[in-house]
This record gives sequence, structure tokens and C-alpha cells, in this order.
Amino acid sequence: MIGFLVAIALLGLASWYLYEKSQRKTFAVPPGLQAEIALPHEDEWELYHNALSLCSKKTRLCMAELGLPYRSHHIDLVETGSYEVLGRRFLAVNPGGTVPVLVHRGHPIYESHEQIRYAAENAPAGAKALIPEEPALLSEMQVWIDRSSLFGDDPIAHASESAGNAVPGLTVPLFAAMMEEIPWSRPLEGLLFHRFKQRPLMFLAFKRSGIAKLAEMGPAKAAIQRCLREMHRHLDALEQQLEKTGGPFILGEPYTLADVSWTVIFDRLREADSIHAFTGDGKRPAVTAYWERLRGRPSYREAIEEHDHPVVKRGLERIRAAKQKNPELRRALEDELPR
Ligand SMILES: N[C@@H](CCC(=O)N[C@@H](CS)C(=O)NCC(=O)O)C(=O)O
Repeated sequence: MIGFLVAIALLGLASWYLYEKSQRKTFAVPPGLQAEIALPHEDEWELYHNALSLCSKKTRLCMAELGLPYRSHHIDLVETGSYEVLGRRFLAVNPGGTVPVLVHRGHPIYESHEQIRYAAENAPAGAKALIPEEPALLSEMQVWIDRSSLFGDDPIAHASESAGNAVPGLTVPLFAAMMEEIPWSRPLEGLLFHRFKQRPLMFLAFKRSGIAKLAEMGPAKAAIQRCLREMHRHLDALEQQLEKTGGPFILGEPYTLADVSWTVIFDRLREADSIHAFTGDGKRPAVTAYWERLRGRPSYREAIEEHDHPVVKRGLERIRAAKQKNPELRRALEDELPR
């Protein structure tokens, strides 16, 4: 009898899984505007985004600089509470299962570096110009956008090419600290439905270690160390660029999409408690002053500070407490250790 009941329960679970999987179709999507896709919408501009997500911050910041109003759809990530990016409703907007998605007149634009370019090019007359006209400046801007964008499914695979791919490695402490308050069932749901299993596997590992035992996890420690080294290299290059142009921004006088893109890198280092490893106390004076300038802009308050998330705040407090208790952990997260 018990065997029969167990068999029925297993059959029920398998049917549920197969049904859910058929309803949550997920696949890689091409970058840029998808003119052939028409999504239900109410406003000219709509943004599917998350408070913590680095790329979401970038698009929000760009919209704020342009003064473009948009309908906001907040979508949870596993570390901010639940895997809403894997839900049916969101996968209908982006089968790739990632935020942000900018929607213009019902057509989605995928990838944040494409979204900021599209928004700046399609903002109404009178909006601030965030793209220089001069071809040489335009291509220089693109170099600095590329050097701060997040490419590919594996967030740190291109850490040597872009600070945007080095910064997720430095966000690991924040992920681990945030996962302490997320139930196990959430990352497990990711294992069942995520297109790229490596991401939920990572979050399961962070849930297991929490912040306190992070430095005992060899692969996490190695990834953090690699990303620390790469971030130092990217910021040295930025220091040189700011010295060359004399600032106040990456291309000199004009504030452009390159500055939008770099603001969120600094903000993430702040949020994960590692900004002091790279700036301040005489380190990289041009970069230090540049970051102060960026965070003083009204767009920073509107697009970033006003979207503070309580789980992120508590995560930051846990990181600080854990580092204070364990200097070895602090060293592993902030110092370049001998290889
Ligand atoms: N290259 C993409 C990155 C998109 C991405 O990886 N987004 C993250 C948040 S920053 C996400 O949605 N993660 C959800 C998940 O992987 O489960 C972009 O620039 O928009």
C-alpha cells in the first residue's frame, strides 16, 4: 500500500514538473530591439527591472538622465526574494530569464548596453544628449561602454575584458550574505527551471556557506581574487583616461553613456563593501573624485538610492560584521593575496 502511495506521489510530482517546464519556455535571446515582438503594454516606455541588479540600475540611471518616464515592473531575483525571472509572466517578456528589459511601444530591447543606447537615440527632442556627435568621441565612448558591460551567461567569464564582468565576482560576498535569509526552496526552484544551471548552483553554494564561511570555499575565493586583480587593472586604465582627458567625465567635458555605464560599477563596489579597496586614502585620486561626482548627480538619487532594497541593506551589514569578526575573511575579500 505504502509503495503504491509513493508511486502515485512520484507520478504526480513528475507530471507537475513536466507541465511547469512546458509552461516556462526559456532560451537565449538576441540583443537589441526586437521589432517583431509585440508585448501588451500601457505606456510608451516600460521597464522590467530589479532593485539590486547592476544592469537594471544602468538602464534606470540612463532613463533618469534623459528625463524619460516609464512604467515600472519590479521583478525579483532569487537573492532579493524569489525567482520571479523564471515565472511564466516574466518569461513571456524575456525568455532569456534576465532583467532588465526595456519595452518601447510594446517592443522589447534586450541587454542593458543596448537599452541605454536605444533610449538615448530615441528620447524626444529636448532630452539631454548622452551620445557625442563627433565620430572619434563616439567610438571612444563605445570602448568605455564595452569595458563596463556585462557580457554572456557566465557572469565572470570575461572579467579580464570588462569591469562589468569582474564586478559580479566582487558581489559574491553580498550574494552570500543576502542568501542567508532566502529559503532553500528558492535556489532549488532555479535548478529545476533555470536555463543556465551554473547560476542557481552558485546561489545554492552561497546559501550553504553564508558570508561567514565564504573564504573556506576554494572556488569562490579564487574567483574573488581573480576579479579583484582584474578590477584593479580596469580602474588603473580608467585613472589614466581621466588624467588624459582632465575630466570631469570619461570623455572629458561631456557626460555620456560611458559615465552611465561606469556609475553602476562603483555603486556595486560600494554596496558590496569593497569600494575602499580601490579608491580613497590617496588611491587613484582621479577615479575617487570621479565617483564622488557621479554619486552627487540627481540621477543617482532617483535611479539608485530611491530603489534601496532592505535585503541588500541587511546583507551589507552582515558583510561588515563578518569581516570585523574575522580579519582573514576581510583579507580574502579585499586584498590581493599571493598566488
Ligand atoms: N548582459 C545582460 C545581463 C543580464 C543579467 O545577467 N541580469 C541578471 C541581473 S544583473 C539577472 O537577471 N539574473 C537572473 C538570473 O540569472 O537568474 C544585460 O546587460 O542586461
